[in-house]
Amino acid sequence: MRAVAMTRPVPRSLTECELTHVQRVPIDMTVARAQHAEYERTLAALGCEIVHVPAADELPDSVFVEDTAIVVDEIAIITRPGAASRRPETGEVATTLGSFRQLRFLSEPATLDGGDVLRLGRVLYVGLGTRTNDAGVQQLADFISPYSYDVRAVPVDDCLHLKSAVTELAPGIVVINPQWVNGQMFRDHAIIEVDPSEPAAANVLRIGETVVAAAAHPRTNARLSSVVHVRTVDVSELAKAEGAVTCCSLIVNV
Ligand code: CIR
Repeated sequence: MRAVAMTRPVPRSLTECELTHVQRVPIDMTVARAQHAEYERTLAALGCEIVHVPAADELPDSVFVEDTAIVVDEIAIITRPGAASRRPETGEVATTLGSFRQLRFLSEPATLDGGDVLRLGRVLYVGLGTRTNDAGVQQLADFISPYSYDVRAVPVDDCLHLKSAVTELAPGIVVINPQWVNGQMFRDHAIIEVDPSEPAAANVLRIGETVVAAAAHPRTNARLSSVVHVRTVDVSELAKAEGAVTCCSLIVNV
């Protein structure tokens, strides 16, 4: 495969990040940066070319670049993140992403985080929760429908983003936390459930035939290993900022 992984450095202000479902605890910035570097090395080892969006030390959540854009083969859509503090993140992302795709831009009153958008084949499932609203789903559908994608809204109440609850393991197979999303929405897929003791384990990043998964979820990762090759990364410090493995990159097939 040939893919670009766009990433953005861990900002100095990370400790002031948005938090919704986790308690604020101290973050070791040295470890956070080392974990992010290891994450980048893992993506590079899986064949991705790493392209950096310039650092934004004044934007605490800017490392979580996934939320700022939706990338498909035909176009990229720059989001309007649900948290107002995150909206200034999109400018530099658009500048970098504009080298690879024609851009579209969501506009007020739409809000949408990339973490809420799960593409499975020609269907984009979009989580409707604290970050993404109806107008966000509608504007996304307006931009993407001409390219033969179907957009389906999915209620998300108990976790931050849709992709906190479900991601793709391989074509036709998803990993899901059934406590956080209604598995009926994905009944045309084979479903692997997270181990109940690891609720956040459904967020994995598929790169070709491999999935990158957080090392904090060994029981679920063992289940995943029965169907797909799993590479684990330790993202414990980024998890304290409510980040997971998908959110630290934007994958652009080139
Ligand atoms: C936020 O609350 O926006 C950040 N602290 C975490 C964002 C994580 N994004 C993602 O999983 N797509």
